[in-house]
Amino acid sequence: MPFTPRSDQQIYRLDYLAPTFTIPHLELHFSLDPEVSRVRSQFKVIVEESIDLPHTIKLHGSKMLFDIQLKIDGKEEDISSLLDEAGNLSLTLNTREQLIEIKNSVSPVANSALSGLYLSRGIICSDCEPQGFRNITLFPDRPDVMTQYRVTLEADQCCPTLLSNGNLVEEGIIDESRHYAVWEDPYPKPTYLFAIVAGDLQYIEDQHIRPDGRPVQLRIYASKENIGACDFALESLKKAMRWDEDRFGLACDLDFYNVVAVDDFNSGAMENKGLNLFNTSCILATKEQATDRDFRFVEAVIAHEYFHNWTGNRITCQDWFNLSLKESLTVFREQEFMSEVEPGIRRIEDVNFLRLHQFPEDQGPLAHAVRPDKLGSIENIYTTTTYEKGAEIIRLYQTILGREGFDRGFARYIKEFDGMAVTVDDLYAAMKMENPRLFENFPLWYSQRGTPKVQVATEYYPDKREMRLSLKQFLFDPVTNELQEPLPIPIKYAFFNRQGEMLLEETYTLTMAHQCLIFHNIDEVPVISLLRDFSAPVTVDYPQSIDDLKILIQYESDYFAKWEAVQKLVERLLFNHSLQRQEQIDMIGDALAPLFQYAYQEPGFAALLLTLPDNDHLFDHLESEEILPLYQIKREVEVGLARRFQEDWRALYNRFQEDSIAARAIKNVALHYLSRLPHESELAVRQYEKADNMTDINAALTALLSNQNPKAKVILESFYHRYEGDTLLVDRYFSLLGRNPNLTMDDVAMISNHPAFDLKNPNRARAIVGSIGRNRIALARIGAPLYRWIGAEIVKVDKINAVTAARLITPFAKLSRLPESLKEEVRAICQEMLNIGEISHNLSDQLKRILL
Ligand code: 0A1
Ligand code: ZN
Repeated sequence: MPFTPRSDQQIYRLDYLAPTFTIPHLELHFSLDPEVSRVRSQFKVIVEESIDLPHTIKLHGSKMLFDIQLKIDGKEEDISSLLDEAGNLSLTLNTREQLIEIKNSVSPVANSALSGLYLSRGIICSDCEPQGFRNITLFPDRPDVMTQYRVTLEADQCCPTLLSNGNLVEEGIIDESRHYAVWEDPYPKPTYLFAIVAGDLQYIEDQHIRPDGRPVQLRIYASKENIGACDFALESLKKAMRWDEDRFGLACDLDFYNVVAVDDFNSGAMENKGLNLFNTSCILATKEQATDRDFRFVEAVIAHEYFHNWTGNRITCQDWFNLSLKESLTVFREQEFMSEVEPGIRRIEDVNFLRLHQFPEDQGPLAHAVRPDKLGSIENIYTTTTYEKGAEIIRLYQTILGREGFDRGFARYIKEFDGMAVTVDDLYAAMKMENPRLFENFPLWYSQRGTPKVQVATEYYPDKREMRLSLKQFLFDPVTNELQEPLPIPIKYAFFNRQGEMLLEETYTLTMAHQCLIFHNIDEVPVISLLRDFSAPVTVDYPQSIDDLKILIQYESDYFAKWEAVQKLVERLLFNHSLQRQEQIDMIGDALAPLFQYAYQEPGFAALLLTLPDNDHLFDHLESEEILPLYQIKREVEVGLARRFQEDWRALYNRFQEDSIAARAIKNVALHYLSRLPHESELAVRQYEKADNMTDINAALTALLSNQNPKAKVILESFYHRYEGDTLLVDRYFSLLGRNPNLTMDDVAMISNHPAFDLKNPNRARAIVGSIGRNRIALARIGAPLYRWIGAEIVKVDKINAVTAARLITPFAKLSRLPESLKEEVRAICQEMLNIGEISHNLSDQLKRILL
């Protein structure tokens, strides 16, 4: 069978074997109860003609199944001898077609891993990606086995809503207490897309009319408390459906499209066929509860799950090594959708996210290829590499082939592989069929891990009026340090003269380790803007003068390149230790000065331009002991900029009081700077008190905490008491506490003893442990005690929910950057975690890679 673990507990991509059988139909019956739910399944296995009989196949199961009974062709079998340690069943088939009947029980209330069938605040629901179906019943739980489902749900009448994938074909009353519903999904699907929900839910609804005039009924279900916050999500869904028709000619293939919001969910949301499940954190949005960024996030996740219907559900992955096939295409489609409005700003946000999260991952011990060859745990590749770097690779196709070539390749992919389970090679093949000139080495982007570096050097020959650009690429494996093969890297660039006029703009695709470009008729040394629009997921090493950067800040028309010039300039000056503080302030101030007027024309973009580089970005270049001094320098520079531009910040703050996203963005940047000045400390307090939206409240609280305003803690407590009953806002309260740069171990003790402290709900665990783990300033200041606390909490989470625990490990992945003595202590903490006998496979896989 495929994926049999070898002794090193790893699974290997090339061990893949295609299924030797088909299961066209599956009849599932659930008698639902939170304590013990009974499952009955019935299906025919048809062994392929080419396979000799008798033939043994594997039905995946798990320790969560009990009271199991098995019948083959109506004959009761003794199950005990057929089950392995993990709970999988080896089934020997003597004839080509056999009828399998299985009965088993599961306990939703006991399922704290939230994979399979579980209970979330009284709602019985399921989550099956990637391998949760085996926690429900015995079946080939692999994405390349596709089956048509007919599902009967039977539950108490206090659970009036009964949902599964597809169409409701029958419903009725069984007796005084029980009722039932039957759902049929016409589309064959793999197990990971199966879903059921049973609970006391309310819904809002609307419809979408497809290009051929047929309607799709859209519903969002949520608890009574949450249903009032789902309207924005419903609007977003309609927008996404229309966009996919317009941009890719893809219409919805379902007559009913249901979405359900639940409080306890491992990921953000799940694209189950016709029955998406959403973490409430990714769907609820009212301006009182959600920030502008949250609204954008909800719109993006709603679109993402919908787009999966084609890129994921109709065409799925052959195996989990190819997870990025569906995720990268879907993230790319989501990004394109979100970029319909303000494309430049969205691109900057996407790149910033990639560089803050994926770049460090790709350069540390948890780095993996977008399509890895070997895996310790499948759940551990749900990473920014699989998602966001994968999406950049799809964008590379588009940049290299042009929009038309890309669209043709994508349409070919849909046409060739609809209804199949395929790989990233198949996507490449479709692109190549339509675009024969596509580089042969393009697939290396999928197999080589690490962030490529492009080193650029220039030479100008005034006598020949010639400019030479030397481009070298390097890609070192982040774990073995070996130099890997050159990749196709498209570099968009432009030349400007010193008056800011653009002289040329082009795209050149680097394919070899070293290439040289020669430009003729160049009258003076031009200012070069490289990697415009972030045309490839690489770092560029090009020593550019401060004067050149200032020209780009003022005259670049490419949003990303303009923003990048600010980032680089500030970074260069912050790291320049030969400058006095006041010199740093003056030079950064001089570069930012022209942007204040611009803020009145494009406030949303100016808000990004006027924000100094993210701490995490700056810290990423640093050893741990350099973090606090740099943090101090950045603060002092911000104080200096606040002082120098005090009038301008004030003017912006007063001018942009209106109710719009861009206005709030620039106003809150002004608040950020002004709050650095002691005599402006009341501004954030006043904003907090009079704000009618969460964006302004959040900005005010962040400013109060980061400047150690004496009222900060009292106000934060008032925030907690005001929103005590709102789960997501209590999560926000914990995140604010955890992100506080001034966090102390006393605060940590307070958090640990807080009545709302809870590690069972993944959102709460992430809000508490995740936000403290990302607090690089507190980690640098407190050191080992904080690492020890995080480690201990991760182990507690691991006992409850291994998938969530393994994702909280990132602070430990920066081990190599710690000062020697701390490194030893933190290593010891990791080792202790690993030595705990009961630790999950997910967590131990991460820890082993970190300790390697
Ligand atoms: N496929 C979903 C998200 C998801 C992430 C992780 C999972 O298990 C470890 C399961 C699902 C999406 O991309 O939206
Ligand atoms: Zn996805």
